[in-house]
Amino acid sequence: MRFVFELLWALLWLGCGAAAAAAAAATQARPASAGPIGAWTPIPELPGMGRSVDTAAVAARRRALLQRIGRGSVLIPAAHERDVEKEYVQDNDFRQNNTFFYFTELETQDAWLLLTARGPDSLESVLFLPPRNPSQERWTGLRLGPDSVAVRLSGIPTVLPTDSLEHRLFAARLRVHGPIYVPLDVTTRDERRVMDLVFSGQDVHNLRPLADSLREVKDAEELARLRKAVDISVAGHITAMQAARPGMYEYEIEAVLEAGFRRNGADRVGYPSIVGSGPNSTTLHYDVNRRQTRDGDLVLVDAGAEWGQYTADVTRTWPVNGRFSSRQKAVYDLVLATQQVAFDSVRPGVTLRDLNRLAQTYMREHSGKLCGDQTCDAYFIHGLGHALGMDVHDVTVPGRLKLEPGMVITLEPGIYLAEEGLGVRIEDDVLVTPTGAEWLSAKAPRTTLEIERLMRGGVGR
Ligand SMILES: [Mn+2]
Repeated sequence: MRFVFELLWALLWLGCGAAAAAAAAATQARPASAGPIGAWTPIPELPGMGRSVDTAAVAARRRALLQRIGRGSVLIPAAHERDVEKEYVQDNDFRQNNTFFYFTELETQDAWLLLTARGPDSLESVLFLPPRNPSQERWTGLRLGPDSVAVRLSGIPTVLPTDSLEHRLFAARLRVHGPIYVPLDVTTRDERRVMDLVFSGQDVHNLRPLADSLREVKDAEELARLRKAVDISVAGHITAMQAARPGMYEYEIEAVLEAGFRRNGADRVGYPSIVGSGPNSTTLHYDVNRRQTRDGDLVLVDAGAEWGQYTADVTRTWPVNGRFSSRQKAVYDLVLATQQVAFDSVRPGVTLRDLNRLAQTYMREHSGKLCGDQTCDAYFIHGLGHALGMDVHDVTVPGRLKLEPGMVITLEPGIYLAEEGLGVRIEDDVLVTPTGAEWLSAKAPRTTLEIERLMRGGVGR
């Protein structure tokens, strides 16, 4: 059964991919009175001290999707609450499914979204919500129910109880010809309704490649969320640099860093924070953070806060004692110059692969004897960057990421000299603009001079 599913999944993915192709200042720790960077005005009727939905933005995304599809139906489930006893929930027991969030911005669980298009200009959106249950809400807090409040806050004109989904879907399938799209991924493989459809013999396609391709270019609302996540992350990095002293344990630095995130309104970390000192700076995804730092160590901190479903991804590498040795500075400056060269080439039409090649070439040609017998690019063992959004390694249609204005990518060259216990990575988040690029995370000190000045207690820049 699982094998059959995997096979179907792969076939649907491929089929839909082809269809898609065819269709195709807050740098200083702020005083408490200034309020956190991520502050928002809560909407009391929305679950989880809800943030308001940009109803115009999500409606535009639904229209964009239906325009790609032309004719057909789309069914998207929301995420469910996770089980603290089985799933090792470490932050919150609920985070919305990204595909559902993209088209609704609702943080409500167990919901479904049904879209039907009878042509590019005829779109019907229906939101299905479980009925409210007052005794359960004493445990879970307030929920959004199928009523006029949900209509008003979601901007979706029809909101029905989830038990009417089968009937409504059946009726829609009679009226609307064309395929039915459902997200087929790890989040839906245990979703009975989705699996029933897959095995129903109907014309079922995977929604993910289409939805993912829409997510590549961020709209203004997404950029606002990303900027907040980045600003919060930068504040956390700065707090960590300011607090660092030789002899601190990596987890102490992590604690200061993540306190900086949380204090500024982060929902959670976008991924496990990497605080690697000395030899650990050369382990790319080191995240146990248990070593005691020593005078003379470099500390590599790769960490990003998530805010409003969007995450930043920022890396800074700095000397725990606040002063780069000349050796550390030499390696650092080569990584920095490599990043700058890549940044200077970011513009619409360029691919990540082009940028990667440019960065590798620059590093190779400017290595001198810095990395011994080999040139330093031999120690730059990962890709230059990736898309950034709701996922830290955000969705991209494989192999064809030609940059367009509104895309957000990371630029993160590194050099990892394991024998020396010396690793340097510098990672910034960059918005592609019509004429080039904009640094989003530039407020985090980036040059050795800026870092040393900040760590001495002066201003960062
Ligand atoms: Mn990254």
